[in-house]
Amino acid sequence: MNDRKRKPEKSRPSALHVREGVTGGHDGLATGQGAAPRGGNGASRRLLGAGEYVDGVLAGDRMVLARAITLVESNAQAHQELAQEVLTALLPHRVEAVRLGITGVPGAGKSTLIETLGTSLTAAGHKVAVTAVDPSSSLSGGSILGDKTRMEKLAADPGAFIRPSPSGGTLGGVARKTRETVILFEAAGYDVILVETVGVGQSEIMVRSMVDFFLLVLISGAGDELQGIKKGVVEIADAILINKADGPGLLAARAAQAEFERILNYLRPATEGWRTRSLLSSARTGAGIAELWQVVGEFMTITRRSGVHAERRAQQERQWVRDLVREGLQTMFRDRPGLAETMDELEEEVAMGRLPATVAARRLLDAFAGGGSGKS
Ligand SMILES: Nc1nc2c(ncn2[C@@H]2O[C@H](COP(=O)(O)OP(=O)(O)OP(=O)(O)O)[C@@H](O)[C@H]2O)c(=O)[nH]1
Ligand SMILES: [Mg+2]
Repeated sequence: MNDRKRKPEKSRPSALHVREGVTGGHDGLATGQGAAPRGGNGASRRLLGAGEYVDGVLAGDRMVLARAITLVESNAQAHQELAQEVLTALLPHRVEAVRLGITGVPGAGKSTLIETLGTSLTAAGHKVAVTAVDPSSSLSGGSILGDKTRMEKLAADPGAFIRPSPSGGTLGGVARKTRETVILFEAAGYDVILVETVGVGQSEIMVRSMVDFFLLVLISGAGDELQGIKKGVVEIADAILINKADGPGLLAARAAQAEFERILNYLRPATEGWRTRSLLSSARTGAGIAELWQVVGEFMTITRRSGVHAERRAQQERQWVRDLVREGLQTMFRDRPGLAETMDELEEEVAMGRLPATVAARRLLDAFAGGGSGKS
């Protein structure tokens, strides 16, 4: 392992650090079902062999890393088979990374925080990889990391690698791609993985299920500090960071932090053996960022020692298998010729009150298990 090159390739062009609004087709891959690699751009655009992906990622070659991520993001059958081969080969070579999930209300300062925290970590010798889970990407094809301006320094930092949210179709698709991207990051030697998501909906549960430490970023507001966020999100966080504790916002931020300290006494901690903290920061000035990282370090030490960390990782892997099987079954069900139509018909019968739902479901499942379409 010692001969592994961990250093980022400083000599390489860094124009690919940030990709915005990725919808496929970049890096020579189209992402549609059954899509083939596009020609036309010469050797640099061809699909690499599995060995080339593996060697390039292990060498920390950021160009190959970007292309490997594009490969795992592809929905094409042939690409997915190649991706699985690459991932299997890389799995034993991952560095031990800290995976940090960051959620929070829109505009709370998550990206600014990642910029400030990320640059301080690379300055301390860490290799930092950033990605995002954008729940809206399946609709808009856009990305919350498309906005380079919030992470300008980090985007140009040779010790950091930023990859926007995959556009997955379904949230489950995004989850698979993000998890596989994390494997690639770790195989390329990135020891701090940051995953940003907007705190509105299902996506934070998904990010919680793939990280060690989960951070909720909030800003102080008038009155009820829980306004706008669900109690459930507070309960899956390992720390709550009240950001924008600067200038005229400082006093209100302090009051909010005190309020959260109080609230947290009544909530069950997200992680066994860890008391959920409430912290203050200014992502703009950098105040509180070193303290935040110290808390993450404490968390990792405690949970590694107690075995909670290893158990959570193992549990996450098991859950991942279950998720994939469920997703796969749904796809197989949907793709079985005729079955979707039968489902429509039976649903209609149920809606009209002519058939119990359980009977309809049983008929569909029997038809699926028997290899048919349910049509007699
Ligand atoms: N005063 C102050 N402003 C901040 C701070 N952090 C971020 N901002 C500002 O808040 C705005 C939103 O910051 P972002 O980092 O884009 O917030 P975000 O949470 O990533 O936003 P979304 O990705 O859109 O959900 C920007 O104008 C930032 O400059 C801070 O600590 N103090
Ligand atoms: Mg953001």
